[in-house]
Amino acid sequence: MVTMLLGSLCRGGLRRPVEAGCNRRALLLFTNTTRARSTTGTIRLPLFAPVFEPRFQEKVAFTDHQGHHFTFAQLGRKAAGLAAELEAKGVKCRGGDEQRVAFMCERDLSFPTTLISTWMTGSIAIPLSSSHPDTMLEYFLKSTGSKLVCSEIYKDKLNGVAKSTGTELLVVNFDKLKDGDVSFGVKVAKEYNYEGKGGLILFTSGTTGQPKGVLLTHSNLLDQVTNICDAWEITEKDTMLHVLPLHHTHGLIHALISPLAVGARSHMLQKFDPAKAWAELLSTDNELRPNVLMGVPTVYIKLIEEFDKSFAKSPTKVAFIKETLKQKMRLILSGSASLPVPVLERFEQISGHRLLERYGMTEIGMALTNPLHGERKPGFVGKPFETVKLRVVDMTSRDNYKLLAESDSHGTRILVDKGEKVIGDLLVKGPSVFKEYWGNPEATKKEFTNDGWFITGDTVEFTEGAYKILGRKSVDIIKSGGYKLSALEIETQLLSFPEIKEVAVMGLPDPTWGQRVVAVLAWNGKELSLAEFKELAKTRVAPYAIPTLLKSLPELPRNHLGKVNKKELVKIFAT
Ligand code: MLC
Ligand code: AMP
Repeated sequence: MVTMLLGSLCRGGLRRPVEAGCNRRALLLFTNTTRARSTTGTIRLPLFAPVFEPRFQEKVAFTDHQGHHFTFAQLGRKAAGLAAELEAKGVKCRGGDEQRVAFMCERDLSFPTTLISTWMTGSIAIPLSSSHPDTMLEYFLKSTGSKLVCSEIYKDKLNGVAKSTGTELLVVNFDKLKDGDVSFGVKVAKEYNYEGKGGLILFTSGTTGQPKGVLLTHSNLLDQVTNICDAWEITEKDTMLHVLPLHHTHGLIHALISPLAVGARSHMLQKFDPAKAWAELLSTDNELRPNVLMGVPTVYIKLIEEFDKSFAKSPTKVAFIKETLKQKMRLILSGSASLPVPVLERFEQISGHRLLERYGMTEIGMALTNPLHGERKPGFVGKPFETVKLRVVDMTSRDNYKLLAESDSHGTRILVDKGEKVIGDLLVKGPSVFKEYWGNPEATKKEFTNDGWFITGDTVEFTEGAYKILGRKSVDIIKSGGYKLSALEIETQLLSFPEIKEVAVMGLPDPTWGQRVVAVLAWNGKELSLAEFKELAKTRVAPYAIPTLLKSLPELPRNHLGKVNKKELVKIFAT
């Protein structure tokens, strides 16, 4: 029965979704959600459909750092097993409002299993990071009213958080998780219309207030994934080397969900470790070796450091590495922060690959990319993805801006007569753009113009036929190691400690991290050492957001309005 069902779905629904004369019932599974595709075949909702697809059943979907692997069929069965457990716990929202399921899993098979099982129940998935302090986790749970799932290893960490927030916690022993009936998954995919329904909430920092939960619908995800796979020709033949965190767009949507959606494989390292990443890139196992890598600029800076330390002195190794990467790697991408041109050049010298830089944001998915084929201009982020519309404007307020240029994937129209170069604020529109900040209509409204364009907060330059990112408008948004951090949010957390009287948090330009988080402080009483300060801060601030350089002053210098001028204050670190 299941085989028949799979067969009919796949004959009608997966390969030829809109052809006349094929099985109409099967077509209902994936209605209205496909669009014409150039290179990779058809991606459909739900994005986990490849776990049912007969031609992928024996294909490896996922491998982890311990060498465990799952085929698409195994992933489907395990996810169906967990979905049944979730439903037994009352997570059953198909037909009603989507429930939220927050989860903390290791970087192994438990992660994709939980993500897919959440989607099988029709719920919204919220990936949590084990690096986050309890106060942050409590905020994420309370503000979304979610249920909580975790691997056994996180039971102790989450028990307290679950209790203090009154959240139901399901601890899963993934080794003992029973296979589910895959026809359950097929049935759900057939009966439940994923279009426009909530799929993911990812937390992101803004200039003010606490982190905001970006709600991406399954339609947003479909569009983002389709743009990514089309532009970079990601297909079932690829194997992704996965080194990025799973609670952000880059590691989750680009490096995991996109490969999954086209039947490609992800190979996930336990964490980014430059030596281990080199070992994977140079692996002699032709069957399992990766051919695509995605990273933030800091990843490439650390890979270069490791290369210089371990290989650069041997001309044979240098030549071998370049030859191997040229032959075996198909594509190496950089994003999430500005890629310094010297890093692009050095990496190209080492690997024979020019990094493909692209630009995006949690709220909008990917907006701009250098070409897969054709010239990748150093320092530029290229042109819009297929469904993305852009505006460059001179912005006074949400309802008052002057249009300077407009672009889509077909080209750019410059609307000012200042020659070929335009600098301004970047606005974005299109089906990839998120639905709303969870439970925060005010914040949602503030980030869009009155005529519906998302205000990115980035300043861009359009010149010589491509875009360049010039930086954030606000000094209070810091990008460190590709993480977006709110200076004000870090200050608020630090001010909750009685030891700290005043604090200003800033981003200091840094060759490894892009920006490094630094703080100028005035203390109540005794000054803490950097080590003592870090110990204190980690109870409320994520490790990657804790200031790593401090300056102490009796009080912070303020202007006549009582404001700290951070652009001036940061200069104190020059000494
Ligand atoms: C870690 N450290 C930092 C730091 N992060 N110091 C300064 N700034 C930072 N950002 C310190 C640690 O405290 C530790 O110090 C030491 O550096 C090593 O820490 P680590 O955690 O082992 O670092 P590492 O694993 O090497 O991390 C590097 C990294 C990581 C680049 C892999 O930062 C990372 O995963 N970044 C990716 C973030 C991301 O996914 N952003 C995408 C957002 S989505 P000590 O003293 O303890 O040794 C987005 C949209 C888009 O932006 O366009 O993609
Ligand atoms: P996030 O909010 O974490 O999704 O980060 C999105 C932000 O990262 C964007 O608004 C940009 O400021 C920055 N960003 C992403 N890609 C690039 C890039 N290639 N160059 C410069 N900045 C980038």
